[in-house]
Amino acid sequence: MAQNTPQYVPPRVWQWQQDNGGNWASINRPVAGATHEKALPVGEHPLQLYSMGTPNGQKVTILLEELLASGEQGAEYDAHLISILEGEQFSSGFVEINPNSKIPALVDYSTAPPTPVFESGSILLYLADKFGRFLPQGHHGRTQALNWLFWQMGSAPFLGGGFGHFYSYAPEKIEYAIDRFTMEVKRQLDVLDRHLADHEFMAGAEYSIADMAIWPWYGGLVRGELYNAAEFLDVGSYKNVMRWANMLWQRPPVQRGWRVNRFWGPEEEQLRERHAASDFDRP
Ligand SMILES: N[C@@H](CCC(=O)N[C@@H](CS)C(=O)NCC(=O)O)C(=O)O
Repeated sequence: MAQNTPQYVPPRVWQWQQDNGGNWASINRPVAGATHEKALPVGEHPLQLYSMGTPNGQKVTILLEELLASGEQGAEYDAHLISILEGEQFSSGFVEINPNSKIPALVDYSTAPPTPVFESGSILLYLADKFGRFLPQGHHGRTQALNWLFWQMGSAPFLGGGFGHFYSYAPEKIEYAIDRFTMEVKRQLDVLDRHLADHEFMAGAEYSIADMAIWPWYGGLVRGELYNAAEFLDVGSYKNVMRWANMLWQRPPVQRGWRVNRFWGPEEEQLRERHAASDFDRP
């Protein structure tokens, strides 16, 4: 029988208590829509990204840096910081491009009319298709990459919203919830570990947006960056995930993308906003 299980009897109709969201109480709401009028800033490049350096944001900045490194000048971008801690995802300008009020969101001004894109998986697919890169060309290979891209979109909420929330953020440690989500996250790590035992990258021999989607979450987890949970999850036992995570970290575009819109941690790892390649050189 799980310990520390609070005795709670749900009322007939749930009522919102503004302080019942734990660490994220100040931004959690049971309704959608804008809380304030504010237009989004627009920089000079064709691609305008509105994001924060969380794993969901890093996926997109890693792809953009990879596109630039492979010579795609049209992938130049401005990365504006949307601080979700300050509720900037609820501005009227942000809600207009992403009614779901979550980072990342992108606007492509090189199309007429400009194209808003939200959901990180949709952004990765949009950019891979636009530039014809980081997605295998053949239908078979493309489908393998998309299988894993969509696997990430369905799986990571159990890692972040489930495990991360109850292990790290919730106001009390609830054994039942931590057990349930630890079990699922370890199962997911095992799925990846078995696949990576005989595949160099997620989609096989080719590096693709599937790797870029999965790495910030599961690579970050085994590299000890998320939730201070590496020991708890015994991440060292997922040797193939570790090999793949370290291999991707060797790539300079991955290291650059990882930093964008990061405003915490050691100063040299931060880059609050990115408007030019030279921003990475600034102290
Ligand atoms: N499925 C979405 C998830 C995005 C997401 O959850 N973003 C978080 C930050 S990692 C966020 O913006 N949270 C703010 C909020 O929930 O108000 C995606 O992949 O783009």
